[in-house]
Parts: sequence; structure tokens; C-alpha cells
Amino acid sequence: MAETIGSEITSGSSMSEKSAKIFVAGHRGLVGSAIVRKLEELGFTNLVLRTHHELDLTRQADVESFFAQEKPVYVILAAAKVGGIHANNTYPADFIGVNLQIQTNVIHSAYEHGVKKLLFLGSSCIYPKFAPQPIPESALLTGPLEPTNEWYAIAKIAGIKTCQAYRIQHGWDAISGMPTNLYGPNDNFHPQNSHVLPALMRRFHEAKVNGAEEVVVWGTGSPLREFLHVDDLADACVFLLGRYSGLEHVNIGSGQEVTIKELAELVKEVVGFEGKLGWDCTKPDGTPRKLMDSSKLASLGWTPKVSLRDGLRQTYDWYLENVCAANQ
Ligand code: GFB
Repeated sequence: MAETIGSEITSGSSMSEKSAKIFVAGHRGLVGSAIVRKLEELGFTNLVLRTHHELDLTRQADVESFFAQEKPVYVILAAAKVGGIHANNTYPADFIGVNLQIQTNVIHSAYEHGVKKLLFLGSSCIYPKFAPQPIPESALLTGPLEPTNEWYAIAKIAGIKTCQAYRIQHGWDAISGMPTNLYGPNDNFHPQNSHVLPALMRRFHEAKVNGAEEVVVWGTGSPLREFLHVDDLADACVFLLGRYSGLEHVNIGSGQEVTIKELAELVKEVVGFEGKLGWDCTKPDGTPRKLMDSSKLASLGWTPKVSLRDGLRQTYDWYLENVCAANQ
């Protein structure tokens, strides 16, 4: 698939040169690091990368100088303040403020400094809490948001609209992709602030190692979530950069939907924890369901490859090798 996508990009598209200068913003995160792996696998040799320490994307003047100096040709905007349901609920000012600053600075500077095409990445939480399922792109702004993540959602909706506005006013090729819940290597495994999948992986692992009898999972276990491996997302991003130039954002989902209870059972099995599951119903469930309708992306010719079970095994291997080993 990667080869096919690579050759699709090279055939007549503007990303024809493997030496095209591509700025991947947020290259140390879950999404950015997967995109860098994918681009390198495809043979792209001129990636421009900056750590947070080297370039603070919330600082407008620094972002302008960076673009003036580096003049990248393509930009993939994977830098964002992200977190799970607890972090979103606890730090609303950070989630709206930091994300608005990063995306406004990067999108505007990219346009001003002649970037040919920009891909902005959002999230499935942009859709109304009770959107029709599976959720089509057209459900955007048709109803109230889920309160636990509305601040992040508003920032991401503003990002989509910023890309659309620059396309309408300036004819500039800015596109937006909306991934479903993601997981994989380089995820954040923080016990409170991470997303459900890495949080459970760590909790089950620590319970196994410590010989605990029970692992407590948040909420009721009934919410449904769709999970996409980040390598599939990276594949889809490169595909969209090569193949899509539309006004509307594009959903990027896997179609693999499970309840939180089913996810917990699956993670428990992959990690090899043999104790019981408990439930903390004082913690929020969040939105009841958010399955993406990814038929638009499928109609362009892209399909995901990684099954949830395989992806969980690979992520657990990565966790053991990288997080546990580093803490020993
Ligand atoms: O992944 P998560 O934090 O975010 O939670 P959302 C998903 C579901 O898992 C919720 C339950 O129903 C949680 O109650 N859950 C169970 C847990 N145990 C845990 C745990 O230990 N940690 C966490 N984090 N959850 C996020 C948004 O919503 O989705 C973000 O907050 C982003 O903004 C992301 O859009 C994709 O799926 O509810």
C-alpha cells in the first residue's frame, strides 16, 4: 500500500520530488512521528522538523521567522495540545487557547510564505454529541457539542474554517483531515491525562507486574469508540496530500468500533492481566458514540489495514520496549 501511495503521489502531483521540503509540525507526538516514519519509508528526504524547545508554535513572531527562513513547500499540521476526557475537562483554557494559537500562526505563516499545500488535522470531537451515526462530514455544526471536550472541538472547528476561508479568499490549497480516536507508538501513557487506550494499557500492565487483583476502568463501559492505528492515519494523510484538494474536511476512520468494556477486555487479554475489572462511575462517559462515516475517503481509494487486535499487540510491544525499559 505504501508503495502504491508513494507512486500515486509521484505521478503528476506536485509532490513529485522526494526532495520536496515538508514541514511536519509536531513530529515528536503520536501523529507527527507516524507521519515522519511514513514519509521516510516513502523516500522523502527533505523533512523540516523542530522540537517544541526549538520552535514554540504559539509564538507568532517565531513562527513567521521560521517560515521566512525555511520556506517549506508542504506543511502537515500535527502539532496540538491533546489529551483524553479528563485533561480536556480540566484544562479548557489550554485546549482552546494553545490550539487556536498554534493553528492560526502556522496556517497564516504558511500562506504568507508561499507554502503550496497544507494539511490540517482535527478530531472526531468536532461533531455534535448526538450526531447521526456513522457521522458524515455534513454533520459539522448541526448541534451542540459534547461538554467534556467542547473547548478543543471549537479550536479544531476554527482550524477547518480557517483552511476553508484561505481557500475561498486566496485560492490556497489548505485541506483538513478529521481522524477518529487514535493509538499507537509514541502515545501519551499518562495515568490521568491520556486517552483511554494508553491509560488502560499502562494500568493493566502495572496491575500485572504488581500482582493486583482488580483494575478500575472509568465510566460505565457502555460508550462506543472507533479506533484507528496511527500508522493507518499517517498513510491516509500522505494519500490526502497527494489526492485531495477540496473545501470540505475528510473523515479518517477505521470502522472498528467497540464499547469501552470490550476495549478493556481486549487490552486486558493483550497485556495478560488475569484479575478482575471494576468500574468507577463517578468518572464521565463523554459522548455515547462517535463512529465516523469514512465513505468519502474510501471513495477516493483509501482503506485502513491494521486490525485493532494487531494494533494493540504492536503498541504493547512498543510500550514494553520504550516506556517500561526507559523507566527501569
Ligand atoms: O479516550 P478518552 O479519554 O476520550 O475516553 P473521548 C474514552 C472513553 O473511555 C470515555 C472511558 O467513556 C472514558 O470514560 N475511559 C475508561 C477512560 N477508562 C479510562 C481511562 O483510564 N482514561 C480515559 N482517558 N478514559 C476524546 C476527547 O474524547 O477524544 C479529545 O476528549 C479527542 O478531545 C479524542 O477528541 C479523540 O473519546 O471521550
